[in-house]
Amino acid sequence: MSIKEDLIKELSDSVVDMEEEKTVKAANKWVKSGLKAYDAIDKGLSDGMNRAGVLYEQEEYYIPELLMCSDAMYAGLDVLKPHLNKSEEGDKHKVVIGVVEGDTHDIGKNLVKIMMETEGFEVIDLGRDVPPIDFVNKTKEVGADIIALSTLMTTTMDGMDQVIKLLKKEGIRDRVKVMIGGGPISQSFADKIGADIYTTDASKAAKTARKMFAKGGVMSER
Ligand code: B12
Repeated sequence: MSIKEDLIKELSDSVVDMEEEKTVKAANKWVKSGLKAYDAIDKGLSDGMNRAGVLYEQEEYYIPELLMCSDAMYAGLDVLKPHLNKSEEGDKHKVVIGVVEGDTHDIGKNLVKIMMETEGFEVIDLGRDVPPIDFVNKTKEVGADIIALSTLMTTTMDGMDQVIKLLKKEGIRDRVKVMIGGGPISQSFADKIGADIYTTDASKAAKTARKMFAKGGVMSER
């Protein structure tokens, strides 16, 4: 294994093992090696959190373990974030991001936010448990180009549809791209509610949005 692969494994393992100090150490080693901070987040920390999620589903981990994993992930993020090479391409397009009403899972949303910022977007974060109208009001207030909606629960997916319906009601649906994601979301759900972009992970989300705006806001690929 190369140094890079070793460190990716170390980052991912230390998140799964709830080892905050080890995560910080691995993140510092990464920075010292001069590797791209983006990959450490995308392939290391994010992978560790996904693995922790699988262990929860297998009933090997419970809520306290999950929270310790996320503490380790955030500690690693604190080290890596200042070293992200932010894209300076073009105008700063604005993104309003949040987790839809009824849902407080925000780890994935926070990763999407970081990746979008790295791709050069200005991100306005509404947090979690956000009522549909708040997305629409904030979009109007700041003149956002994208609304990014996250949810991890089947029971709250409908909030995404509500946001799109409200945008239509306000007559601004054509001015803003709607991007959706999270565990229960699929391309067929995105098509059903008329969302513009769906991707499975944070890094793909940011890259797809960047490509879209590089092409003048016209979506050419999914
Ligand atoms: C961590 C976790 C928690 C943590 C959340 C901590 C936090 N601050 O976020 C805690 C312990 C608090 C928690 C609580 C609950 N949880 Co929970 N939780 C999870 C778990 C294990 C992992 C989620 C996670 O963080 N994954 C890691 C991140 C990195 O992945 P991610 O969120 O999927 O995000 C990635 C992609 O989806 C994508 N993405 C995400 N958002 C967006 C947005 C856009 C625009 C795009 C393009 C992409 C994108 O990019 C991200 C990064 O690559 C999942 C199971 C699972 N495997 O997903 C259950 C899960 C989501 N939880 C569940 C439940 C039921 C709950 C509770 C209701 C439990 C309870 N009885 O109290 C409460 C929620 C209360 C509420 N109303 O919100 C269920 C949901 C079931 C369902 N289908 O509706 C799940 C699926 C577990 C299960 N199988 O039962 N949970």
